[in-house]
Amino acid sequence: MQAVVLAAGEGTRIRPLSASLPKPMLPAADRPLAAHAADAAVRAGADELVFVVGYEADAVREYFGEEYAGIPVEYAVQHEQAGTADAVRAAREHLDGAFAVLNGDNLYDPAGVERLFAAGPSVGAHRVADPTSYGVLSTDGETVTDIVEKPADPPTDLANTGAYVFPAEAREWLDVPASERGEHEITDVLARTIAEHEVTAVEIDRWLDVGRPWELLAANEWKLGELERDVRGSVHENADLRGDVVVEEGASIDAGVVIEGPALVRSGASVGPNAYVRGATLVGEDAHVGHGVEVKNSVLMAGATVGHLSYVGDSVLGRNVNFGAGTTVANLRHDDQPVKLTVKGERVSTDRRKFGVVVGDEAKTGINVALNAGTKLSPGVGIAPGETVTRDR
Ligand code: TTP
Repeated sequence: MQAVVLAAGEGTRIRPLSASLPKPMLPAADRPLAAHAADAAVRAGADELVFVVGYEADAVREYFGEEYAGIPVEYAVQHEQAGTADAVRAAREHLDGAFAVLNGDNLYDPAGVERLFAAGPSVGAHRVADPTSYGVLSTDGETVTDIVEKPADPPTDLANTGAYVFPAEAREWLDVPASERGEHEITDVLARTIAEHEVTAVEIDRWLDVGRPWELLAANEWKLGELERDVRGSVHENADLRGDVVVEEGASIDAGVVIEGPALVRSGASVGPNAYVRGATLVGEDAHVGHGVEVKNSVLMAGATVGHLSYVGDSVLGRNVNFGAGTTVANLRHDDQPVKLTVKGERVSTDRRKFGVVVGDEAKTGINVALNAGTKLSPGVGIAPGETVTRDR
């Protein structure tokens, strides 16, 4: 079966991290989000991957190439983000037979995706405490009878995960009219499929929709938590690696370093001397964590450098970010309330007691910069020495 992976979105809510990478290409542990979705599809038996690309499409093409995990890869271009049905419609000429659809920015538990593929036509459902902000499935036994968007009075607690197996005819049902919000929605294609076929609701036990920056931290925590200790890079005899720590070939860990798993130090990265890396942390390719630096529960993307005497907690640092000596991140509010972040102009709770900062690619801080919890720095911005940053810059 072919698996269509939707990866055309920009990810406006995860800005500034999506400034030069589409959201599905942001890293969770050792690979981009979209690769976790693709891996789940391959494990479930997909024999071809079709990526729908648009925003920053080259990043997707470069990563997946023409063959991935032993199966062929095709690309379909969606020129305008006109909705998820429109995205699949862009892939129509590639489709031949029953096909699966997965969101490229969602993490799905792979066993669930296996069951989904085996049960098609099917839709992946995840039980949530408050279904009112999701598409919610009505069922009769395991058969789906209806789907309603964001219902005030949800019929079940089964949220639509955006993972589907459609029958071959659905290829002809993709031209749905625009919804109230002006998008052509795949859920309208699902509604037609429910009307004409028996569609099975398949429970996906673990699922994460990555929309906002803190959800990327959650994705990283999930996928780092699945890694097992594996040390291939060079590690000084006085370094102490505790638990599930992965040090890739070509990474180096210097004297006096303590790393607590789950943690991943990618190829070309260097840590130390005398640094403390706590779980769950990703130190990306060619990133550097230097002397006297503590990093905790953070994503340092490729080339990010935190060189001297700094603290980084519960934060996401984009590619080639450079923190000057003594840069300190606050990740806890004095009133102990959840940290808030501005998402598309609105202050939104991260629902996290601890959350630090989100830093766009190539941003730099001078020495002794203090960054307040819940602040964002734009790509390329420079913060002068000694500044205290309490608002997004
Ligand atoms: P969303 O997360 O709803 O949209 P987005 O990725 O653009 O993010 P934001 O809302 O922050 O701007 O998209 C869900 C999935 O569908 C995601 O994998 C991107 C994909 N998608 C497309 O490929 N084409 C589209 O037209 C839309 C709306 C989404």
